Formats: sequence, structure tokens, C-alpha cells
Amino acid sequence: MTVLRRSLLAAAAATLAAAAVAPAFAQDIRPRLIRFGYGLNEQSNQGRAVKVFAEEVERLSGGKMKIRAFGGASLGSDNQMQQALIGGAQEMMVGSTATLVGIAQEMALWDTPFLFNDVREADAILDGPIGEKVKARLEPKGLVGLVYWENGFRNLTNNKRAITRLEDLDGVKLRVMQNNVFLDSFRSLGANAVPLPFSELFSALETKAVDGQENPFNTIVSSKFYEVQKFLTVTNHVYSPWIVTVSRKFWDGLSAAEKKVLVDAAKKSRDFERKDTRDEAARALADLKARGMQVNALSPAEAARMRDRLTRVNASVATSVGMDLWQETQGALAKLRAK
Ligand code: TF8
Repeated sequence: MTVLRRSLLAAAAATLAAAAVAPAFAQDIRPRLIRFGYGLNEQSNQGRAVKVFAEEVERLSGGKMKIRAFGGASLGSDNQMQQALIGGAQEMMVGSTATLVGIAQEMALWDTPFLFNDVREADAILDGPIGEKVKARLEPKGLVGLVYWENGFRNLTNNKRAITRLEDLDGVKLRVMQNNVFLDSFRSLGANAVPLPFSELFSALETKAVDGQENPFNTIVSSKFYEVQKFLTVTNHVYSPWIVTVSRKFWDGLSAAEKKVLVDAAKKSRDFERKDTRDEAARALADLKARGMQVNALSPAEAARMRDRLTRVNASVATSVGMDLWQETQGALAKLRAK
């Protein structure tokens, strides 16, 4: 090898090494202010992860890109924020995938009752090609999905009675997310299901406009639902993801380096969020009991009856998301379960 060639190679290697530590060239990152909205409060798993995201964006951009976080639905409900992102009036948010079904039907896949048996399955499908495919459906609608976070397995609370049998749900006025799969699911269980934005839920429970709701343990703790709900039934009826999204109007104006900052920070926040959420969920049940909630699990026979009723909505989910995607998901899950 000639001396010249060797020094050229060394120079190239040095450039690559520099790129590895500082992937973005400073001049490609401009000062940016990003308004990031979310529905839960600052002390929730959602709030903690938004903070990690914000710190990481600031660090990776050398302080040029700033996240201004707005919790507690102060910029609006999930649906309102989605519209603000599409219109370009807000840059980022994190919220439920369930409220995105009106924008991209394929999101209904995640509303399938009992789709995932555990978080290992959830992570593998959400972070794999199927999760990517569903996420990509948002782009033509004006949203860019970065990563999925964990909202978690959902459980039922109410104020009327302990739910020990399917029939106990009869006439229970139950708030559900603004999403047809959830509406159909709980109607098929006999509840009087009413769709409401999350931002109105606490006061609806407090004023007894509704009797109950369903959300992961974490949210029942962080939103203080234990103050206004007596009975908690462990159903784990569906795993809900959250999704971090960016306004496409804003995204399209970013440089490659700026996009990379957001993507890398989003991945870091996802890994933090999932661990934090799982740690908190593991403690939450004891916490809720200590706060006076009356907790029950369903007997295996009743759980099977509920599961059977709920999975009657599967056919309509398959129609909304398309048979190909449905089959692909079932195939991927079968493969994971065979391992
Ligand atoms: C719900 C969801 C909420 C989310 C959150 C506000 O019940 O589970 O946790 O939408 O982002 O609405």
C-alpha cells in the first residue's frame, strides 16, 4: 500500500470515527422549538418518559433543539392534538394508538382483545416489520410515527360492584376510548359503553357520569382513579401501546441530522419508558390495594367466557386492518410462541 493511499484511508477512517461520535454535522442542526403534548400528568410513566426524550434531544443536538413539554392534555385530548399535528400547529405528541384508528385503520390491530400474551410478544411485534408497517400508514395522513411506548395491559375499574362474572357488567356505564373496537368489545360484554376522551375521564368518574373505565394499573395510580373507583378487576383484556408522533409538516422541513436526533432520542425514551412502566406496574397493584381499592381476579372459567365474548370482535378487526395484515400478525405470533 502506498503512503498516499494509507494516509487517505486513515483520513477516511478518522472522518468515519468522528461521524460515529457526532453523527450530525453541527451546521445541519438549527435551533428548533418543539411543542410536545401528552395526556397524562407529569408524574406518570408518560410524563417521566417525555422528560427523558426532551433531555436526550437537547443532548444530541448540542442544546439547539428544545422540547417544550405540555402534560395533562393541556394542549387538548389525543384527538385534538393529532389534528394539531396534521395541521402543523403542534410538532409532537405521544398518545394512544386507539385514537388514531380514524386516521389509519390499520392501527385497530392493536385493539384486538388478547392479541399479545405478554410484553415479549408486544415488543417483538411492535418493533418488528408489522409494527413498522402499521406506523407507516400514518405518513400519507400527515403524521410520522417514531416509536411505540408501553401503555400496558388494561384492567377494569368501576364503582358499582366487584366484577366476578360476565353478568356483573350488565348495565355498568363504562367509559371507553373513542374507538370502535373498544366500543364493540364492551358492548358485547353487556356493559353500557360510552366513548369519552381521557381528558374528561376523571371528572366523569367523580361526578358519576360513568361508573367505570379500563386502563393499565399505572394509569389508575398516576391519574388517582383510586380516589373515585372502588372495584378493580384484573382482566388484562388488551395490551395498549402508545405511539410517539411528529407533525409531517414539521418533519419534512427537518434536515437528515435533525431527524436522526429525534429518532435516536425516541428510541432511548422507548427503552426507558418500557422498563419504567414495567417496574411501576409490578408495584402498582399492591399500591392500589393499600389505597383501599377492592381487587379481584376472574376465575379461570369466567376469564375464558370473557375472552370468548371479546374475541368475537376479531373478525371486524381483521376487516378493518385487512386480511393480509391480520394473517401476517397471527403467523408472526404463532412463530414467536413456538420458540
Ligand atoms: C385512554 C388511554 C390513555 C391515553 C393517554 C392520555 O384510556 O389509555 O392513557 O390516551 O395518552 O384514553
